[in-house]
Amino acid sequence: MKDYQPKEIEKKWQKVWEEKKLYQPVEKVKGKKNFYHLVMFPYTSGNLHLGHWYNYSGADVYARYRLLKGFNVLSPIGFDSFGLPAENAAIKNQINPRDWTEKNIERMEGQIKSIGTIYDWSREVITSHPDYYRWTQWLFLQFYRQGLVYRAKRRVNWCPSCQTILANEQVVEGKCERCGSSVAPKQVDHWLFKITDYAEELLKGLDSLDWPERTKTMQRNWIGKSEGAEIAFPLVGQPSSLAVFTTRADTIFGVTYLVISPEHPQLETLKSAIKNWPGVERYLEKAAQANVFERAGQKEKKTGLRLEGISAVNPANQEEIPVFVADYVLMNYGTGIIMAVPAHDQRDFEFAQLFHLPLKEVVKRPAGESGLGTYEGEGVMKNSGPFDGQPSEKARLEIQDWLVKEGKAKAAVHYKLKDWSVSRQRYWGAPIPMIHCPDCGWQPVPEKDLPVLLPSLARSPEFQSTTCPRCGGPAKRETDTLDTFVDSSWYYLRYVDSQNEEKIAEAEKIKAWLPVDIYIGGVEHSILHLLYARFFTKAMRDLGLVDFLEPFLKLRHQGVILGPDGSKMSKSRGNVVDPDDLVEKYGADAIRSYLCFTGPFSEGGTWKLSGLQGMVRFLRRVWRLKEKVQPAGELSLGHQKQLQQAIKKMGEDIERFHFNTALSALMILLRAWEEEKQIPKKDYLQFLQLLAPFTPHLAEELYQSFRAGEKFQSIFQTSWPNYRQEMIREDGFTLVVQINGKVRDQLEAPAGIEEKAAQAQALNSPKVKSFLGKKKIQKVIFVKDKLINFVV
Ligand code: ANZ
Ligand code: ZN
Repeated sequence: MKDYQPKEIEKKWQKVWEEKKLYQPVEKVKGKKNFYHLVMFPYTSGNLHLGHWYNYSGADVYARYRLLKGFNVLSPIGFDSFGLPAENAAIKNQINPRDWTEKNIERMEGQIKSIGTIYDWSREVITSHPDYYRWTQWLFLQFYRQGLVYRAKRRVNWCPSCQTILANEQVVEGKCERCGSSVAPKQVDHWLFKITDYAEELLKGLDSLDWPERTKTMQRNWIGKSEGAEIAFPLVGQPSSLAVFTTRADTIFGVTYLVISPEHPQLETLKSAIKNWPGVERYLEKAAQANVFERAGQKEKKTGLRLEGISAVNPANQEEIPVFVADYVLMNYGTGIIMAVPAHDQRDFEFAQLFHLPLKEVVKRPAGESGLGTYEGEGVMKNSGPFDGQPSEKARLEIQDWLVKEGKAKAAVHYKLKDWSVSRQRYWGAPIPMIHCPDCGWQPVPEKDLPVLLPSLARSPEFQSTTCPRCGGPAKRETDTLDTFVDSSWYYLRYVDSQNEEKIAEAEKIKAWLPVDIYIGGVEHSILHLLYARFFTKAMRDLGLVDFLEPFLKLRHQGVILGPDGSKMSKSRGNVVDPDDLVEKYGADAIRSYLCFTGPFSEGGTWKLSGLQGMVRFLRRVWRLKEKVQPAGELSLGHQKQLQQAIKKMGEDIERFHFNTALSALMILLRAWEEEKQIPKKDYLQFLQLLAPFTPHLAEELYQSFRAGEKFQSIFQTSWPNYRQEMIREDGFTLVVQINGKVRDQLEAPAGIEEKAAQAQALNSPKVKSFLGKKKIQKVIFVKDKLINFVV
């Protein structure tokens, strides 16, 4: 028999699988349930790194397992190919972003194929191709008609170097996530999606999802629902009042001043009453320069200014209090005005220290708590008139109810979630299908004119000048492009019918496959991508396009594979492992299974070449075991039992993404079987089926070697073995009987059996008897519930 040659067999089977269209499922297969298995599609960076391999290997093990379990599995792939890096690389290398992207796609396709994954390439989507972004634009227009798109001038984060608006999450510690430049604020017109319309639904929907708890928590925090009250503080000598939003109505007797946000429109209306207006105006101008991150309270020192001539009345106790303007109060949250309680809020406390404002404690600290600083916790009320002595949680509701009854407050709910700005002042993205006419204003591009093709040059005049779809007069096209998160918010839908030129997707196909049964990808997408995709699904449902509520029923994140030195792989550390070289040398099967072996999928592990080599040795042993295969016969009872246990354990482990322990069950099995003189073919074939999800090529090669002359049937067209329940009873175990350390028999024994009884049972075995013959037993080594060894 030839040696194990991964290089030869891997290419061979990849070709056969493709030719036989093994992984191109149709919508309906009799007797099979559809299973939509999705990995997050890669960005066209140009190179598949080991992290991708880790992700796709584990995901593929799961997909192939489901296939063997009899599901009709759809596992598509594509590329997220619009975005800044292409543009930056294009500028750097003096080439068109399109050419750069296409070249990368070609290379990455080859790399992905080399893994031996079951992707259905006939459904491939590429977000920068017109046959895809046409539908991205189409969805924009549907959202526009539905009232989910609007245009507004907003203060945005502006990266002076990338010349683009950045979303808050693209600003890391005040700097551009991509280039590291300091982000400055700028007033810019842009298009927004009304994701806030769905805030409550996006929050509620999380409860029903089988997602990692941590990811759900991140989404909940991002949506940031706060329940509290809006309370009106009348102004002295003015007809108006200031409305604050608070989640701590219980602290109202501790309010010592109010703070209004610098952008608050009410400031302008109070201009004539504010005695120090010129100073205030200067402060407002300065505040407009600070970036959003600094404003969110991260700034070292708080700033602000008292509004001279203005004071407000606390509606709870009629006390007169001063009013400040300060930029730690944000305009786009709550009402943009707060009631400050320095005794019970850290930010207010810092501000009060700075301006020598009084503190008034209204919630008692628990005994033992230091009396210094602010106390933000709950406790018993004091200095709060009729509410003294109550627990603060209770007082919160009672004070709120009281003020509501008096007409001084109303219950209010606010969300941190903001509408989604989708305008990007970049070239390499889907053009926003809107036209501006000097007479008719903004007009949507008629659907029949889609796609609005991306010009070959950024902002070319020919692209810009067009005619108004309403009056036919000269008009200008929007030159902004869509945020690439828009592209990736709906690609899972397009996969089900990616070649359709008439529709975004046929309703029947949507019904057949969606929602996605399992979604696998990086934890870095826990917030934005997943939230946006969920929003799209809900909006598409309201458009009647889909009839489900959530796109991804189950979600799993992969862990990180660290470099050989145990730290994150990075070029600067020089610890990057290049998978391409390894495939050449060791084969994809070994890498796939080694990556799966490093740890539970969600935890990742450390890359070790010696580990990969160990995996190669294991696969060679599987290969060589074939020499022992006989057409008939039976394994020893113990080994039979072990096989049944392995089948059960592997199924369970794969289901919970513990591929590492699934593999070790197989390794234990192999070691045991190597002790047998003969392996029955039926058992060896089962072994191959169990191995197949991990090493599809090797398993296929060995499987086919038993099928010479028969009609082609892939091992992936067979079924995962069923284990025999009666053989894996929990109350028994396999007693290994050794003579001088060599396994001579394996016996079924009751759990907890004592040495004497075990010895008697072992000595009763015909095999053991024949090996022992007349030899005298010198010593007995007994390991409870495991083995008995006779030294002779
Ligand atoms: C009085 C108070 C007393 C507050 C106290 C807190 C503690 P969450 O839970 O995050 O929603 N706040 C309201 N609007 C704000 C704005 N535009 N900019 C900055 N801060 C704002 O936070 C709600 C609390 O954040 C509100 O409750 C308000 O301060 C502050 F012991 O009101 B609180
Ligand atoms: Zn017009």
